[in-house]
Parts: sequence; C-alpha cells; structure tokens
Amino acid sequence: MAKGEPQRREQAWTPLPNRTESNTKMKLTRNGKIILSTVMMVIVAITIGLIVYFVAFGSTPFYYHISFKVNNIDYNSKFEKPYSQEYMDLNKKVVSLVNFYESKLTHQHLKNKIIFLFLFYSQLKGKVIVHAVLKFKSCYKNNAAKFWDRIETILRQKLEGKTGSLCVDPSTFKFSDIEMPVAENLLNTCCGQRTITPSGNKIAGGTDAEEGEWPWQASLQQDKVHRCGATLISNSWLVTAAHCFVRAKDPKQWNVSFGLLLSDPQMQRSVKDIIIHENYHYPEHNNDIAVVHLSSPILYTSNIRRACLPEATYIFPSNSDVVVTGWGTLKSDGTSPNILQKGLVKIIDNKTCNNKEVYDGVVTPGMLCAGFLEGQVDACQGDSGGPLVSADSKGIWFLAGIVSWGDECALPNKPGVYTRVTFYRDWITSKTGL
Ligand code: 4AZ
Repeated sequence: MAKGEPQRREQAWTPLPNRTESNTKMKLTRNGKIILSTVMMVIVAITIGLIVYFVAFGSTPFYYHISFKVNNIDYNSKFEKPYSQEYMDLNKKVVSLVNFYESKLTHQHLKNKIIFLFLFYSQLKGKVIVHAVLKFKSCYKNNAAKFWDRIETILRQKLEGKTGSLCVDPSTFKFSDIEMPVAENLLNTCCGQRTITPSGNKIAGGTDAEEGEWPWQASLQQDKVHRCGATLISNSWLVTAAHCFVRAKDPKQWNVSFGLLLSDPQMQRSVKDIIIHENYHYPEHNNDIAVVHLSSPILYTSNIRRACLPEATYIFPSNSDVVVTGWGTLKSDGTSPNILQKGLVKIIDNKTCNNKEVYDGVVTPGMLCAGFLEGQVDACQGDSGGPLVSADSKGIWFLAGIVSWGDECALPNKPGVYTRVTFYRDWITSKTGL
C-alpha cells in the first residue's frame, strides 16, 4: 500500500501521451492481476470445498441389512461355522444371487460402490434365513433416500427373478439400513481374519506389531497393571493361562484391554467370570488354561476381532510357522514394552522337546513347544496367557497355543512351552459353548 502512493501522485501531474498510455497499460496490468488473483482464489476455494466435502462425506459408507427365507434348504448348524464346507457352499450360492458385480439390473455406477458383503445364517421353522450386510461407499450423502430406494429395488428384483438353485420366498424379504458400529461389528465377526497386510516381516527377536495385525490379542490387567496376555475367541469370551490367576482369582480385580498400545487402549471391559481348569494345580504346568467371561460383549471393529479355534482333531505340523504375541519383557527380567510385540517361531514336536538336553520328559500331551533350539525368539514374562497363532493356507489365523512356561527366555535348547489348544478344545466348549 505505502509503496504505490507516490507513483499515483506523479502520474496526475504529468499529462504526457506516452505517460497516459503507459498509465492505461499499468491499469490494465493491475486489473489483470486482480482478475487473475480473484480467479485463482475462486479455484483454490472450490478445490478446498471439494476436498472438505469428499473427506467429510465422500467416503461415508452406507450399511444395509437384508434377510430372506430360502424354502428348499433345511437349516444345518454347520451354516453357523464359517469355513465349514456347508457354510462355504451356501455362501457361493447366495453371493451369486445378491452380487452387484454381475447384474444386468445394476446401474454401472453402483458396481464400484459395494465395498463389503458379509453373510450369516439363522433358521425359521427348520429353514434357512439368509442375512447379508452390505456396505456401500457413496458420494450421495444428500441423496440417501434415493440410494436406499435404488438398492432395495435392485435386490427385490433379484430375489423375484432367477434365483439359481435357491428357492427364495420373496415375501420374507426385509431391507433396512443399520448404524455403522452395529454393521462394523457384524462385518468383523469372522474369526482369524485381519484387515491389514503387515508391511515387512523382519522378525528376529520379536518386533513391534502394527495396529490391527493381531486383533484378537488382549491384555489382562490387575488394578490397571498388565499381568498376562489373552486371546479373544468370541465377543464375550477370552482364553488365557490358569497360572495368571494364582494370586488373584476374583473377577472384580481384573480388567481387559484391547489395542496395540497398553497406554492407549482402544476398548476396555471388566470381567464377569474367570473359569480355571479344575485340574490345574500350581506350581505344576499341566492344564494351564482358563476362560474369562467379559461383563459385557465387545463390538468387533477392524482392529478388535476374534481368533479361530481349531477342531480338537487338527494337527499343527512340526516345523510349521507360528507367531507369538504379547507385551511381555524383552528379555528375562528385562523391561516391558508399551507396544505389542510379535515373534515368528516354529513348532517343535513333543518328542524333540522332551529330549534330555531340552526339557527331559516334562512336556505332556496337553503342551506344545515352539521356538528354536538355538534360542533367539521366544515368549517371556508377561506374555503368559497370550496367543500362539498359525495361519492356514487361506490366511485364516487359528489359535494353536497359550503361552504357559519355559526355562527363562530365548535360551538355547529351552523353547517356549504352550498349552495345546486342540487338547483342551472340548473343555473350552464345555465352559463357553463355543
Ligand atoms: C512367564 O513367566 C514366562 N520362555 C512365559 C513364557 C516363558 C517364560 C516365562 C517362555 O510368564
């Protein structure tokens, strides 16, 4: 401002033609600059507006719950067991029916909008009720009703049209939208799956885990202090080690926290009940298993999920890869981390583990060894009760062991010893119904 003033005064006192011309040019240039900067400001404002709109609304998903009865399929309890052949066969048929990718009815722009489809089944008078949770991303925040109508119409037409081998009763079709936490809870109920693919795999003596990498891991805390690990096996049950409760058995003394960091839990629950194996006798290591009943169920999220329990007959092959996780000390009598640690170890068969130089016959059939005979990677103090998991060929994670005991940590010939989950599979069912 101050810089421009003398210039204007000088122009007023010198009415020469060339001066006037240059004055006009200057005015034009100045006007041009003003117009240009106004246009630029408008463009910037529109861009910011669009970014804000898409961040705020563009990615806001819509969730719908649909259900309908299938008259020609008798209900089978295996339909409740994801990964059973029966569940997968039925899923295939239903997916081809409610699928938005292959439909002629589907408007092109809807095809790219479905982000998730989750199916589960219940029964009515012995017949199957199909439930599907659909998650759509949409930019039509202001047009939710139109979007709702379109999806409902498409689904209704699908169920009234060719339904393949499924004999659908269209009169039972129900369509509703559901709240995000409820929908996310349903979408995340599948066991043994995680939403993230961890970056890198440089596990040596245990490394920091990532958020959502081991979503079934819980911390058992006594007076807010981490004491043991535990594994989420349903929305209200955890499995852990019996020896965690030697000094404190009262559920009121315990809390459970979930999330990567002990200092910043994503969810917390109090404990309603602790069921310790009736044949666990401290200081023996046999039957080192307990189940913990939460005072209220957790809502599954992409970072809090359950691990799958293996069938009692399942065999985890020796030398296969398994991962142990926990907030235990980084070495014997060492410090505890705030961030969850993971360690890749291998299953060691009981015969090798009972060798004289290893554990000399004290490993019983209800125990499972994992680690390396050369040491290096192992569970340690504070990891007790936590999970030892194994991924199947489809990348579904199953609970193979519960951190139980070992001679110090990561010593040569002293691998970690775990409670063998398959050995106690029926005991878990008898206490939890799972
Ligand atoms: C413990 O004290 C503990 N190296 C857990 C596991 C192992 C050793 C000690 C295995 O909680």
